[in-house]
Amino acid sequence: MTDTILKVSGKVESPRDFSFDQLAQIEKQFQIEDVSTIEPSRQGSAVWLEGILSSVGVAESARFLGLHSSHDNFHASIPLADVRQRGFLIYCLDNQPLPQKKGGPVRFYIPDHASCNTDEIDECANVKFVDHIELTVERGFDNRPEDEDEHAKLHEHSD
Ligand SMILES: Nc1nc2c(c(=O)[nH]1)N[C@H]1C(S)=C(S)[C@@H](COP(=O)(O)O)O[C@H]1N2
Ligand SMILES: [Mo]
Repeated sequence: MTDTILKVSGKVESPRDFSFDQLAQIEKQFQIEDVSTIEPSRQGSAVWLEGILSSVGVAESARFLGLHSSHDNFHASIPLADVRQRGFLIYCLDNQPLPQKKGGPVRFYIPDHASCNTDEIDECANVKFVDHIELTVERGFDNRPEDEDEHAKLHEHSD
């Protein structure tokens, strides 16, 4: 489990790629062994966003967190300060990489998100299949659905 599953780039001091093993090696203080203790409807193990950010070092100019899924071309860009202390990345289930049907190998999650389309930090920002985290100065590319019609179209394509 040494293949890269998550790339971190942009306004960071040391851009870096993470494998499953490297995510698991992030210090224990940043690991969440059982996410259901925080969010009862979700299973698996996670690492706090802050654990990833502290290992790459956030540049002073960074303001937005870009969450990219090249798997299905889904992208969100959200204000970093609002999620820095509360976001986490679920990457493990039963000691194995998080399966794709659960949004794996890496799935971003904000426990106290707003309903879809009601706020910048909404449920839609819980990006599945995240393979790239990019810190930027300005808001980056974001193609979250903007209304119910767009949500409906999105769900037609997902399984
Ligand atoms: N990669 C990817 N992530 C995604 C989506 C998507 O289509 N692709 N849909 C988003 C939307 S609109 C919502 S509301 C949540 C739904 O998450 P759930 O299926 O785990 O409940 O995932 C978000 N993450
Ligand atoms: Mo959504």
